[in-house]
Amino acid sequence: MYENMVTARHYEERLQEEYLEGKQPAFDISAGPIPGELHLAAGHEASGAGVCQHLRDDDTVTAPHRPHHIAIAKGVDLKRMTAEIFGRETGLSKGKGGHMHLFDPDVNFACSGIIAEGCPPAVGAGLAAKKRNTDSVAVAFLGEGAIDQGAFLESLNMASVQNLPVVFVVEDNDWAISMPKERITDVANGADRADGFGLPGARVDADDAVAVYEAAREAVGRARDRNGPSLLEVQVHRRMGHFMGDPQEYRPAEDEEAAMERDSIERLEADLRAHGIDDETIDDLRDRAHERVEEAIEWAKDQPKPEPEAAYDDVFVNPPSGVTDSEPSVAETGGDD
Ligand SMILES: Cc1ncc(C[n+]2csc(CCOP(=O)(O)OP(=O)(O)O)c2C)c(N)n1
Ligand SMILES: [Mg+2]
Repeated sequence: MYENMVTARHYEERLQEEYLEGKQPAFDISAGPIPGELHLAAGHEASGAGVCQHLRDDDTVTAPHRPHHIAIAKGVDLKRMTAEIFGRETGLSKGKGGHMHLFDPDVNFACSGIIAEGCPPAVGAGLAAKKRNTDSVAVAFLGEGAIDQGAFLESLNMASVQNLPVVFVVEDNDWAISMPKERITDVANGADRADGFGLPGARVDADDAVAVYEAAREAVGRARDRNGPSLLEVQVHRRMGHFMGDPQEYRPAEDEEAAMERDSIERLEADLRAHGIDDETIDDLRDRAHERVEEAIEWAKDQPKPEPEAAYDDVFVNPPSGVTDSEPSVAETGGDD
């Protein structure tokens, strides 16, 4: 877990440097080696690491727009993920998805920029596991800002009535862009919502990877043993703005300071030391994580950019007229197929 968390944190520190290249002095979102938005998950690491520690490659994970720590913990190919973020041809989706739309079928991972969008596909994966009579499970991660989306609530209900092996993990960082949690809901403890759907709920109140690990062991174990879905809410903290370039004028300074103080990585490191893990072992883990990140970033930056002609490949099943000459458009065929 520590290695995953340090990898995720360092990965994002390096992405941040690469992202800012060429974007200043005036913030030009389209400039530089990583164009577009970038949502960093620094402060969320305990959630991805603690939950995914219980998962296998055949288990499905769906993640939201802040996905890097979860993708890393799920074992997504770091080089191809990085190439995707840099918009390169060898990226997971040939550079067309970017950082919010990472998809790695080898480890059954997907994420989306549409909040709560991962819940129905996770229910689908759970239903598939049930029908195929396997013991794989599905986990849908979402932010606390997405908990009133119909997709989430309907998914909770469907998973519950069908008794599906799905775990819903709400990462509560107290903010949905500039909207504080208390303006979103009067239900302070998200685990209470589970009662309304007849499934178990738990909340981990601290940025504590070991506590997340223990709560997730129960939730994932329950799903794997075919005892049905559950809801887990994890308190995390957003150490950065909502996205890179967010001036956070809406955020009280004390809130940001508090987020910086509650560092789950430092906490886990202290736990490891208290359990007799020596400095050398911790340094080795950290060095290995940093090397892996450097390798992935260097590799990605060397990868070719897609040819402009490839812009419409893999985008439309049936391309509109004039986009490519390979297939007739829906309009031309009348949409029969
Ligand atoms: C369906 C939908 N509505 C609105 C948005 C715009 N949007 C992007 S992120 C976000 C807030 C997300 O907050 P939260 O779920 O708490 O995740 P966090 O960013 O805090 O990790 C919103 C409203 C969206 N992406 N999808
Ligand atoms: Mg949030």
